[in-house]
Amino acid sequence: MPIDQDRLWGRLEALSRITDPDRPWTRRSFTPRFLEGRDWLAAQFRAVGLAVSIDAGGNLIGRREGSEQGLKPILVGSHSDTVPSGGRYDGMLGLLAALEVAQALEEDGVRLRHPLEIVDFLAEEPSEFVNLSCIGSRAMSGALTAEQLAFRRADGTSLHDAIAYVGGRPDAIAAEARAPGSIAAYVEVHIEQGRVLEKNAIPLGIVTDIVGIRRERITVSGRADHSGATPMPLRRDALVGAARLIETAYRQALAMAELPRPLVATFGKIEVSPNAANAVPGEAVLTLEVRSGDEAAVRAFGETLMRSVAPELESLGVTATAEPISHVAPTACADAVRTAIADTARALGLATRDLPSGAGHDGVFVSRLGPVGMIFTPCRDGRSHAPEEDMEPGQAHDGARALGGAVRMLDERLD
Ligand code: HGY
Ligand code: MN
Ligand code: MN
Repeated sequence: MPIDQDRLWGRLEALSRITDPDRPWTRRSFTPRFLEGRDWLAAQFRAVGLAVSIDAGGNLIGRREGSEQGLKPILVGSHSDTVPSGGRYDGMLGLLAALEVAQALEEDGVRLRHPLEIVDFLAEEPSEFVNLSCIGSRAMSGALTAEQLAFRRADGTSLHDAIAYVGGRPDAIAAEARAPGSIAAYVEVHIEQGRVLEKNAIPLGIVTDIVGIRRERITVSGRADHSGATPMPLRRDALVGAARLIETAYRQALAMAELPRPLVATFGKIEVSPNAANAVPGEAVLTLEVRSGDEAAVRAFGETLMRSVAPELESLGVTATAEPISHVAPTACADAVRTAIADTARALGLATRDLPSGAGHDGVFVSRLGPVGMIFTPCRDGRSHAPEEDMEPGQAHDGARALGGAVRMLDERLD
């Protein structure tokens, strides 16, 4: 199967050029820029003979029927949205490697037994809707709740209406969610977003499991005051309270960094009000994100943190409340898919390494529909979610070749 490295790399460069010009590389979900990228992708899907549709949850799907009737589809793909000022490969590599495989199969005159679906999952990255991520794969797997559909972004738009804006049918999401066991397999190629493969000069990673992620919104309440006329002892400074939370969380997570299933905790987003240079902050709203392969540790971290900081917050005269935004359990990748990837790599003469994914992926929701697996490629210095995200054309080529081989093996082996 002739996986064309130059064609794959040319598409990666073309898609990455569809970005907010002032903050490369940015294509935020639910924006006109995102739709520009979607239009480009849909045209590419059509050009290689795929039937293009958008499902109820807003996922873009390119489908080719199989040679045998009644078989479940093999899904491949990833996501075309980015974080703000993100990279050119996170998500895009998986989508365009899948497209390259579909085109190579066509050029080789190979018709798979199973239907093949390339899926651009909507809003894999944390969105403007209360930082909710994996929106399209939640919808496809029946995990998107009515409460989440009612989430609103700053301009008041609901997630329900935003899904309609990108061509989904939000009122049909529940009815059209796919059933458990409805897919033959899902395989995604992704950059590692870590340093293991590059440091060990290994071309392919076979993901063992995808980390569990819990996000909580913590609201610290104090009292807004004049910054000049309010003596220090009288202040109830919400941002100082937030600082204690951030510092304590950092120390507590650092102590768990070397566990067999390491835990990481991040306060990556904070909103302060009134957010003025001459006003004592009255409120700080923080998003706590906790990740680990150990679900109990992920669940307990926030509670432990709030309990341990309570006395300091009381002495500051501030209060804090935490409410869960989302919780996703760690997800094991399926042996059948991992074996197909390993067998393919061996046939290609490419070394592999089993490793867990510290990044979240749509596969955690797609695993509700059938067996999932992921192929990692190295990326420069493990950097991602930053414009410095980088990789070599040959690495992208290795990922696409492994994807193509794994898809063909799964097509032969699965009913
Ligand atoms: O946040 C993540 O782990 C993924 O890159 N969206
Ligand atoms: Mn990402
Ligand atoms: Mn990603």
